[in-house]
Amino acid sequence: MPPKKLPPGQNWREDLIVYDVAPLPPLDLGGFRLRLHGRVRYPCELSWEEIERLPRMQVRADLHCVEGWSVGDLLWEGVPASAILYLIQPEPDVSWVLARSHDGYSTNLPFSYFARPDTLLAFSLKGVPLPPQHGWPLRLVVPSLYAWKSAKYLVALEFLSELKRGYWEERGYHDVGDPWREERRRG
Ligand SMILES: Nc1nc2c(c(=O)[nH]1)N[C@H]1C(S)=C(S)[C@@H](COP(=O)(O)O)O[C@H]1N2
Ligand SMILES: [Mo]
Repeated sequence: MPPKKLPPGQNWREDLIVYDVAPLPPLDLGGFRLRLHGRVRYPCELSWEEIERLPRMQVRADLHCVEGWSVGDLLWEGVPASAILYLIQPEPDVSWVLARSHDGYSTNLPFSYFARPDTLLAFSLKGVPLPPQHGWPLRLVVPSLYAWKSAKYLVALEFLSELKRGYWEERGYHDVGDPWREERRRG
């Protein structure tokens, strides 16, 4: 195999480092709801049963943390972003997405990156259900952006025509965060 490509300023490591900005309040699948809202034709709240009936796909992707480490070839399984978009029908002026997590974390990303074919709402990592520390039960995975955009414990996606900033973006991190352009912090 040819050597894998690494974005500028990154180094490979074997395994993920767990990052959490806040403790996680208790959560159970019975009470779990994923809220899809904002500028969409069909806003909804999906139960875990409903999520399980959606189309699924596997993605093998590298993960790049803005702190400078990358992990290669992680196998995720989950609901493709395209299936979510089909369900909710975003308005034509949607240009940003704000993801919210059960721990109070949030992050914004451009709609164009959310809509990429390798973006998914993952419920499995390396062939097993997401381990608690990696975002159980559901995690946004956006391989085309730095890992802070891949919100763990995902509970809501808001589709917006204007930028609304998330946790790290409010603290100076880049609104896009493309590792190939080294968009770590806002200029
Ligand atoms: N809910 C939530 N998601 C999060 C974070 C967080 O603190 N809370 N940290 C982000 C950051 S900075 C990174 S590098 C990755 C790390 O993923 P891991 O904890 O599964 O290794 O999760 C991202 N998603
Ligand atoms: Mo990170």
